[in-house]
Amino acid sequence: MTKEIVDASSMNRALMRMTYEIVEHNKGPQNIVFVGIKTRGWYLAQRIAKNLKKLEKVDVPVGALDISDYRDDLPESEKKNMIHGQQLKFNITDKKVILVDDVLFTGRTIRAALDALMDQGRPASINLAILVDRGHRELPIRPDFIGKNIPTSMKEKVKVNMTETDGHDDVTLITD
Ligand code: 3GP
Ligand code: 5GP
Ligand code: MG
Repeated sequence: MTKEIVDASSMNRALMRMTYEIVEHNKGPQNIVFVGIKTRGWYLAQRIAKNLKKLEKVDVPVGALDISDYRDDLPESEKKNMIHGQQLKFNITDKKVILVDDVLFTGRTIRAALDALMDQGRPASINLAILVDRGHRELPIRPDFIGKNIPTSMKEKVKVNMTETDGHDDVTLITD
């Protein structure tokens, strides 16, 4: 069964609120860079950067991170076929990095993303922005900016749809 739990306007409002929270927390947009985890985290990072441009009239760099190489739960044979963790096109040293992803579950993806980021420089800070926190953390990782808290059972799946890849915006909960 598929049930829509966040519609397009709620999703956009949540992203706008997160943008305000990010600027407020950082006392302005100075030195902020966004790093989105592929695929949907990267699109979300671009949306937040667009909101920030509207609010503060500044262009903030947005990079994409592919953390396949850094995950601890994939067999080596599978990793070989994946795109290698690429270098961001800007330097993150001394920057306030906002790491963006669509769904936070066990926290293993974020742990891997932190490794990938640390390999690329020494940021002033790293904060985590997540559209959907579905619970079930296995590591001491928590989001700083949250779109929606959606408590799930282990069996349920959250599907984040974004116009860029899915043709429309919403979040659905899939239960079999
Ligand atoms: P992405 O949009 O971040 O690339 O439904 C598509 C999205 O959800 C993809 O992420 C896909 O990798 C991710 N996804 C859905 N269920 C799971 C899951 O249980 N584990 C992981 N690691 N990814 C999932
Ligand atoms: P974690 O590493 O925290 O277990 O999982 C987070 C990553 O896996 C995110 O990048 C997210 O895309 C994906 N993921 C895990 N569970 C789900 C889920 O239920 N729905 C979606 N869309 N993605 C998930
Ligand atoms: Mg993701």
